[in-house]
Amino acid sequence: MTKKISLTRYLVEQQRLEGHIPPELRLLLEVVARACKRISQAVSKGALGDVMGSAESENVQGEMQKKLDIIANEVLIEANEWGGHLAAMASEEMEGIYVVPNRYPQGEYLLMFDPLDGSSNIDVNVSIGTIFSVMLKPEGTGVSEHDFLQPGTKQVAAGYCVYGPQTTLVLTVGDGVTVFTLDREQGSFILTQEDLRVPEDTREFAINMSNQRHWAAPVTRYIDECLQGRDGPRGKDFNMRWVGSMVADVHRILTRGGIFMYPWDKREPEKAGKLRLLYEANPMSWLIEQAGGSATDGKRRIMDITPTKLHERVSVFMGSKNEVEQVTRYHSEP
Ligand code: AFP
Repeated sequence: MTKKISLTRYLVEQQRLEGHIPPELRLLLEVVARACKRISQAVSKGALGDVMGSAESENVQGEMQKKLDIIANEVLIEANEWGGHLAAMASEEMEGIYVVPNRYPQGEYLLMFDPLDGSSNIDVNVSIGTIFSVMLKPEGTGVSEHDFLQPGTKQVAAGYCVYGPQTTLVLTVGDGVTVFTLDREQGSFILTQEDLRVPEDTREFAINMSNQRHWAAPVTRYIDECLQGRDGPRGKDFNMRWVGSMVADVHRILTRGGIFMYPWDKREPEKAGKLRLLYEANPMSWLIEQAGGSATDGKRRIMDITPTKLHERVSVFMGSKNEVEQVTRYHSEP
């Protein structure tokens, strides 16, 4: 029988590899994983728990919050505030940063998360997830919102947990992408895949086609060419998938390739896009890059963008390298 390697053991071994991950980061990641297990339990209760439906409140983005959005946010905060590894947290569901209260020791890390990505899929029993990103607090006393405004290249760990037919934790600490599957009987995450790779080429795209009339010309051109299939300029037929939960769409792409797009569009021209740089685009970009794919906003590498505000939005193209390069190239052509 092959030996099962738990997330705990994997992280301890990573810590032992010289200079790889410090003990504080290891402990922090274990706490995040523990919180994800609790969220997974809450998700799986469905109608049997008081977790479905709307909370009748709006988040900072002006979106209606689901009960699970609030539960997942609280679980992540409660699990992480006392450990001594963090200085502060920022969440898609909270207006400002959450500074670790004085009664607990303050650590040197900053944690950013989308506690429940794809929340409109909760009530219809479709995969949803938690996305997280970890950075170091810049040197200096105290902690402020400004400390979070670092480019994605400064991440020291990033990952997501997808709550679907299986609960799967996908993680990078800058040395490839590793996948852990929750063993529900044992209650622990078990390593199930190392060094995940995104194929460079793909015949599958993910975009919300109902927004087609609002897209910018380069996106329209790219999708038109895909839709022309083998008779068109691309010379091959494309398939389309759109789950509506970024975690699930990106998980599919990390598993079998593809390109995920949520571009700027004319519906709200003043916004750079729908997705958030700190909680969604940065962690997913790092995972995709670590797996050999690429991620841009149509013009720049996403991870090179220095945010100017906490809830900054961004246009997103990520996945199989050659497709992302193609649509990015269209953005620079007249
Ligand atoms: P919700 O969390 O509000 O369901 O939004 C999910 C999301 O941020 C991302 O996970 C999806 O890829 C994208 O929005 C779906 O957006 P559309 O509903 O506009 O297709």
